Amino acid sequence: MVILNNVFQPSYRDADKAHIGSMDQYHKLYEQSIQDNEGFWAEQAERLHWYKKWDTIKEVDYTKAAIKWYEGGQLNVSYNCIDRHIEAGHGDQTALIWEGNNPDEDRSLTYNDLLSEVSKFANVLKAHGVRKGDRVCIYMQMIPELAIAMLACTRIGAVHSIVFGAFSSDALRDRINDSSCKVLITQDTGVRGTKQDIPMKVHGDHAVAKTPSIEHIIVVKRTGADVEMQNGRDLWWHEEMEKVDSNCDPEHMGAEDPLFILYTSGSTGQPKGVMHTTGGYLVYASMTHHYVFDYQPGDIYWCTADIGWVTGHSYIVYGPLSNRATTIMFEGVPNYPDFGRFWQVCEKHKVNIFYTAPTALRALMREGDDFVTKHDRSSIKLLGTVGEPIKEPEWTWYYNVVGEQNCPIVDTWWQTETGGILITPLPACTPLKPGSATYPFFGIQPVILTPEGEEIDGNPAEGLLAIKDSWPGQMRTIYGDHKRFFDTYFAMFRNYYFTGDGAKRDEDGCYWITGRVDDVLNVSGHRLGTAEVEGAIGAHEAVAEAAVVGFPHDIKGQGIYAFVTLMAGVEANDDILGGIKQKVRDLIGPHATPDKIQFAPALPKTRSGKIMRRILRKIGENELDSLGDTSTLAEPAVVDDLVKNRK
Ligand code: 7RM
Repeated sequence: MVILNNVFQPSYRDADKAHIGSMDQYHKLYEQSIQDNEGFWAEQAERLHWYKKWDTIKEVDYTKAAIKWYEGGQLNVSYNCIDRHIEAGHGDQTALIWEGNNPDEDRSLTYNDLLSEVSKFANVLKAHGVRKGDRVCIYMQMIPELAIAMLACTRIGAVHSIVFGAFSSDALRDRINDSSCKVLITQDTGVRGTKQDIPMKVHGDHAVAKTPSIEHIIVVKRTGADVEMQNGRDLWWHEEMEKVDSNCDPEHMGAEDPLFILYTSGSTGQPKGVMHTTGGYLVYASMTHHYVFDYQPGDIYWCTADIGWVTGHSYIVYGPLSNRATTIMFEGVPNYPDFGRFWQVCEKHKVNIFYTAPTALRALMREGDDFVTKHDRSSIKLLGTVGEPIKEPEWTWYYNVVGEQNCPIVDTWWQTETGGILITPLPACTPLKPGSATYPFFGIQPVILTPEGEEIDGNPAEGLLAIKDSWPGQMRTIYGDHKRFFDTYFAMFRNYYFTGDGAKRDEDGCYWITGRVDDVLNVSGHRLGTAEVEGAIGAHEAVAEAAVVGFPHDIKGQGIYAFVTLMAGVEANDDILGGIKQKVRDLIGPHATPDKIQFAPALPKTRSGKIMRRILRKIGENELDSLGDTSTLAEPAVVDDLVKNRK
């Protein structure tokens, strides 16, 4: 290991056989990917099996938010993730290792097993009327049937919409209705950490009471808990699987046919149905997984994310399986049964590549090094992070304690919208700087813009992060609302994709993501809109108005700070406080519960009645000396009360 000015050049065990072995090689391929962009992406697409090759590589018009890749091509995602590996003689290789919440529970599926389970479930879906293009909602915890269900959808061309298992029944209902899903797949109850009975089916029942499009609920028996099954509507997964054949021909899908919808938070109260299509997404997920994690045959790869978020879609399922990886799927949490669980699992399954979120690292580093060092981690060669900016303390701990200074850390920046990683180090070559995602991936052209949309050339630079040109993994639309797609990402700056993040570029051209510049929070790696949380708080009968901001939180990265004014004549009390929190849990989910609620007689507003969030943000961050100009406020005295009663 070499350290210079806080730049780390770690020794990497697989450096000799790495896919990209030097910065020279990186620069060469990067140049090529920009100079001959279409040639580059034509070549990269060859990593997949196509029934029919494309007519055109790329047709992109950002003035209409029109994006197409590999138009005219035909392929099937499940075929690429399963069948072709079996045809190449690898049917007995382990595809998926499932590690249960309770340490004595695990299960593994070979590629052969996966093919038969996926084909059977595809036939179950078909038997119940699911056809190409139909939407299927999946609301589950991290059990193998979740991955099987998604791959089964792709086999028949159904579009999955996975809703993270912590969302409430109301949130589930809204997502089902937005894309009118035909079938809901869930489980009886779920286990996660000390919670042994998360009422998944009950939530599903509540949601489906108001979703006219749902014809069936298919229920996996995970715990054996008693659940109500409605005759005709509800079906047991295991019973249906017995009735069908284990062969199902993969549907030939167009490259631009929808693959999945995944809801994500934006700056309005209504989540966006991010839509990805088949060909470009898979090329991009596959290729980034191959290079960023330097996946080598035989490596055991573990991404600790939940499949309910995009990281799980791209880097537990589609990227790894398309590359014939052995991928781990973990049902549990980092602190159960104790704070050493991650490392116990690494030891147990001899994990080589480990990918997690900074929030988990922050929670674990507080508990001391013993939980780490008592487990053998000699199998690990590479570490990764995603989801939020990683700061120096947790980076250094990850590097020194978990990786024993022998493992590069890839700090991967990307978004639900981007489908895969856009800015990242490559493990065998990129000099690492704690907190920097370093350089763009192949084919990606980040730019830093001024608020007026001027590109800032030269280094260093700081401003708004946008991407010039397209890449195959880019989202194609917001389901049912193409105008919102255009308005959100392409209207502000002509001919750029605007990310919603701020960034700096340093003297060496390395990118440092500074965080969201819109009203989106990142709480423990969960993306949440302040407007969504405000809407939920506002639904409480005692609340007149609410404004939500983020504040720096030791473990969560950002915490949720809510300023609430109550209806005239209502006195704040603990019942109301608890009631507001419950409202948020009911309408969104427990992960959106505010950390701090401050009752205020009034919120700071301009004379035209706009809440001045800048001031609330400063109060939330405890930066009381830099509240800025308050003279334009309708009632400047409001601020004094807010400061005095700060939580
Ligand atoms: C993959 C994912 C996207 C937002 C994004 C950023 C933040 C993600 C990093 C990061 C700094 C990183 N999708 N973000 N990765 N910030 N460094 N390596 O997280 O749609 O849920 O969130 O997350 O603000 O815009 S996401």
